[in-house]
Amino acid sequence: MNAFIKLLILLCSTISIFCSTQPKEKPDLLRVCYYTVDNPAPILLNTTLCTHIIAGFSVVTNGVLDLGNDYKKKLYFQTTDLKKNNPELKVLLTVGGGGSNGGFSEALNSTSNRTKFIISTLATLGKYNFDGFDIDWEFPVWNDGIKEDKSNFISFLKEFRALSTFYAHLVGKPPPLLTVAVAAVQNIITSSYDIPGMAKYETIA
Ligand SMILES: *[C@@H]1O[C@H](CO)[C@@H](O)[C@H](O)[C@H]1NC(C)=O
Ligand SMILES: *[C@@H]1O[C@H](CO)[C@@H](O)[C@H](O)[C@H]1NC(C)=O
Ligand SMILES: CC(=O)N[C@H]1CO[C@H](CO)[C@@H](O)[C@@H]1O
Repeated sequence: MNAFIKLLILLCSTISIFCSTQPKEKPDLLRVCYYTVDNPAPILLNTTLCTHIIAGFSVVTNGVLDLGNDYKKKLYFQTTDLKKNNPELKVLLTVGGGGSNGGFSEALNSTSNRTKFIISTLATLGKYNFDGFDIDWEFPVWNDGIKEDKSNFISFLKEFRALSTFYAHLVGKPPPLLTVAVAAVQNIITSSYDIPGMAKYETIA
């Protein structure tokens, strides 16, 4: 793993690692903004302030991705609609968030569970016109997590990448970006993340 990636991971309480299967034209600066769709309303956002909006927060319910009620679903549509004002803008969907351990460990604990979760995610990304997916699991192995979370998380990234690339070719779209929000606290990094494993499935866009 090169020093640049290492540095980025250390800075990662605020930065996401970009993972794309195709080299993209890079903007000079990535301004990645987390955004909770409830407030302020999407139509109030200035669409040129951020290069990437990471909209959330969705949750994992019974092993599948869950955007919430109809009101929130409408807000997600309005958020991806912002791309009409700024075609350069990328809008990603995030799952999890602060204190949201719920559902990840079970959803990622077997190949069949991961496939189910990934398929539900790809269907949502497509339907809502998102450009990518961000996973903000705070944190693998932490609290009620099991030690297998650490390797299951890597399996998830690998399988998401494989399935999403395949699916994208099928529907003739670019593969979704995949980003991960991680902790900056050393003991969480040590217990929760296989950093070389993560880096293997990611490239910096
Ligand atoms: C949006 O932000 C840009 C960059 O700061 C600024 O130039 C522009 O005036 C803002 N647009 C609106 C409508 O506030
Ligand atoms: C798969 O997910 C279900 C809940 O959706 C859970 O009951 C089951 O234990 C999970 N499988 C594994 C191996 O954890
Ligand atoms: C494949 C895998 O990681 N299985 C684990 C699922 O979770 C249980 C504990 O809840 C572990 O014992 C398994 O090893």
